[in-house]
Amino acid sequence: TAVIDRDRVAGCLLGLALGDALGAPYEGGPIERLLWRMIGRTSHGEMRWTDDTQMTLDVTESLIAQGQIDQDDLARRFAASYRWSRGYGAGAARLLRRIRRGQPWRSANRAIFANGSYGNGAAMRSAVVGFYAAHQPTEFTARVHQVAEITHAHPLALEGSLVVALAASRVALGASNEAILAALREQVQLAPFRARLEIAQQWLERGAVPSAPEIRSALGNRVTAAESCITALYLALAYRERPFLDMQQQAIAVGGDVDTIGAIAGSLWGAARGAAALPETSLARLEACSQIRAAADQLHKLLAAQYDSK
Ligand code: F2R
Ligand code: MG
Ligand code: MG
Ligand code: MG
Repeated sequence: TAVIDRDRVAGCLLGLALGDALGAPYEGGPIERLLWRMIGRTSHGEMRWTDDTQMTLDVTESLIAQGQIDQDDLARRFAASYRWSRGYGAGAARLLRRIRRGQPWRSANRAIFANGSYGNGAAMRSAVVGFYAAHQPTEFTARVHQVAEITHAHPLALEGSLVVALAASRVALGASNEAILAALREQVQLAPFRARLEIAQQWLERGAVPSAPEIRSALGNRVTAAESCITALYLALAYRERPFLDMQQQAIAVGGDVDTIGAIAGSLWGAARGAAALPETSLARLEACSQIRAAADQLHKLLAAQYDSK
């Protein structure tokens, strides 16, 4: 495996933050939307991003600081970064507050839901984990699951994180849509993902993008991993050669968990096309854009060092 380009690492992180921030006003019901109209801007008038980007930055900063996956460090960072105003999932919010109060993540991650959460909160932060694990092919799944299980112990959430990590690492190394789908068919085991992967593949082979209601009913648009990850993957691959904002429009039309579907699709699109291809006028209005770029550059340095030491 080669080293992932610097511009593609930045594209992944910035594409994720942009998809998140552009989608956030459309997530949830009337109450959540009204709330976001009040808190969705920074004091400088920039578009705020949500938990999806915060947790991705936590993972990135932990990898940079530790040089490896350190689950206890990750748990501390997730808990320290938690703010109600970032729109975390209800279970995730309770779990992170438990860790902050001192409960070990190994028990907190089953304290809210007995089998762990099957929300998409692990998948949404997994693209950068895919970059890190790309150089360790035999341990790829184990590494991705280590980052996911801190908050999402349920097999469906772990599987969603694998889908996103694998797709991100492959697309960033220039793999074709066909090659990405073949890799996913080989690795993805669980039926709710396999069935949706098959539909996505048929649509990609056919070429034309279905209507938003068709995408919603066949692939899903909810906060669960099984009903959002393949939707985001499909959008990223279908719009790979088209403008980012066209993909974003379709994510908004699909509706439901728009910030997260937009974040995952945005991370994959950005990993494929690089930061230079992202819409500049939108980036100029994005919260903490230069902090995200700096984190991406540091992550790229870690990936390059990892590659050199192999
Ligand atoms: N949660 C939001 N936005 C709030 C608006 C959503 C709206 N009201 C709606 O429900 O459509 N955004 C952020 O949350 C998602 C990521 O969530 P995460 O981190 O996975 O959180 P959580 O709480 O663990 O899971 C989400 C919900 O899924 C249900 N659930 C999960 N596991 C379950 C289980 N084992 N048994 C039963 N239910 C389970 C619960 O309802 C959880 O609260 C992203 O969209 C992010 O943007
Ligand atoms: Mg969110
Ligand atoms: Mg932090
Ligand atoms: Mg969401």
